[in-house]
Amino acid sequence: MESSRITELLNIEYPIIQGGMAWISDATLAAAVSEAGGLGIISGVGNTEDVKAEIQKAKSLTNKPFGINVMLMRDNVDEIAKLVCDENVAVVTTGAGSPGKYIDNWKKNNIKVIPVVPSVAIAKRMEKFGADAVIVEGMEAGGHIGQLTTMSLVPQVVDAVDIPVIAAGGIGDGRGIAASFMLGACGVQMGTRFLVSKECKIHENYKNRVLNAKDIDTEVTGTSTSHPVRVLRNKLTREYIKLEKSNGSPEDIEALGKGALRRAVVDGDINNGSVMAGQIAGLVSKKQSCKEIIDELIGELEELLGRVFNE
Ligand code: TUI
Repeated sequence: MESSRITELLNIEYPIIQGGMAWISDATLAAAVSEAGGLGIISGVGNTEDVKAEIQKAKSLTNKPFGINVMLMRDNVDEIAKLVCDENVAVVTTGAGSPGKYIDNWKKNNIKVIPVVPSVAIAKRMEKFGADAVIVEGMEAGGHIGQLTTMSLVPQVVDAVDIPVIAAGGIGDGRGIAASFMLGACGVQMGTRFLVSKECKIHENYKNRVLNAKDIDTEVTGTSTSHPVRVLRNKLTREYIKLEKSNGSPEDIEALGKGALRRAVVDGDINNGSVMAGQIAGLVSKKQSCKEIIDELIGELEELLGRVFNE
């Protein structure tokens, strides 16, 4: 089946990639997903030494491939880009910008490069730059998002590029994976579902907020400063929206977001912190290990496809 394009490219069992979530996706989470047959991704957000330690820890936890997400808006991105070469990481995903200037070097180091893209034009540009695949992320996703939905964007990118397309944004169960395949994707990336996994280290308050979320509970903040971020609604989002509606200065609006993700992830302050999650949070209702999640997803997918998943 088509999904073999991605499982073969990445040397993994199942076409499921775990999102490289800033301050959240660490070695423990990534190794658990890779051990379960998916592709675990470590977030490359943080100081370079800490990211290096996480990569080395993941290597000690699994012999299977894993990746690292390079967040392009960060100050130390040049260092992180070099680190992934030095550490011989198998796969790099990128987010929140164009990785153009790094791709040649990553390819020279035999790293598989998979940028996250929010539009057809950027997907085509990444293909021209030599990307091995693209992750097409719809605005249902949590965190920093583009403008289009997964349903609209995935088939348009599939028609526009020859490299494999991985769908992301709004996918939470086997139905979402099957639907992504119908749109022409050959794999999926999921973040929100893994937030509540046993191996995910986020504060219990954050997990419970995701588990209790309803369909309408997410909000997009930062639209007025061109940094739209999807989060679960709380005191912080109400302040954001008030400031954005009253034409607050971009500096004041951006200041609200400073350190807010860490406040939610580490301190468990789900009122004043940024509780990033996708629209599918309303569907995510139980804590499971990464292996239980992946086995359940593949079981549902096999049922829907009417046959055993076999790449
Ligand atoms: O990157 C993400 N999601 C993220 S990054 C993040 S970290 C953060 N921390 C604090 C505040 C805000 C963010 C949280 N969530 N997803 C991938 C993604 N990439 N979504 C959209 C894009 C994107 C946007 C523009 C990719 C490329 C792009 O290209 C622009 C260009 O000019 O090429």
